[in-house]
Amino acid sequence: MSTIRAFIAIDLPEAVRKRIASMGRELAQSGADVRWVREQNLHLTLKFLGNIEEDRLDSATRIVRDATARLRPFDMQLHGTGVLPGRKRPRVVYVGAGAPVELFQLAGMLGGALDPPEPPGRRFLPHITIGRVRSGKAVERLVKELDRHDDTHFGEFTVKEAVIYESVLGRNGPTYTVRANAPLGGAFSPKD
Ligand code: 2AM
Repeated sequence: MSTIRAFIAIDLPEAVRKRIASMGRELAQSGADVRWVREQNLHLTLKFLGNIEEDRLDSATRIVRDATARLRPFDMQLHGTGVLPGRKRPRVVYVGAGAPVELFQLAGMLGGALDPPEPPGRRFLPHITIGRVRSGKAVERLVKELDRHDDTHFGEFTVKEAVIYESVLGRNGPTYTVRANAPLGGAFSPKD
């Protein structure tokens, strides 16, 4: 049985991705050893499924659609930056996402209904990963540069669907392919 690497995400509008990527290019000047996420790949992860058997995709899609159908489209803002797990040894550089209640409801429903189960006590932290730090080189400079974007707004948009992606890892980074869409309730009514 063939397996695929899959995850569920919220897409970002192109203008928002452009703004984030432009900051990424600026931050790259710090000389830090970071693998920056390509502009077209920027997304908000709702749930990482990992390697799943391809024939599980249909049932996972049904679960995601059941969850999204229960919510109405909602607005979200991207604002500020940060590093995980902390400033001393950053591994992930991210742009912050506002915390609309619907986003937590959605992540909660998916986390509860889909494997693998989330580790106990793990909180959902809405964020857009923009880079992964590979070594300690120039990280202090990177974090300082990042601090200048504490109050930067990257945009506001309406979330209308979740997307089930397949990720194929390659030498030039991952390639994401849409496998299914899961609209929020009423998001794409004939009125639109
Ligand atoms: P992130 O946005 O929090 O970094 C696609 O690979 C997405 O799945 C990534 O953007 C990443 O989310 C998440 N991901 C990748 N590997 C993961 C893992 N081992 N555990 C949890 N999430 C992972």
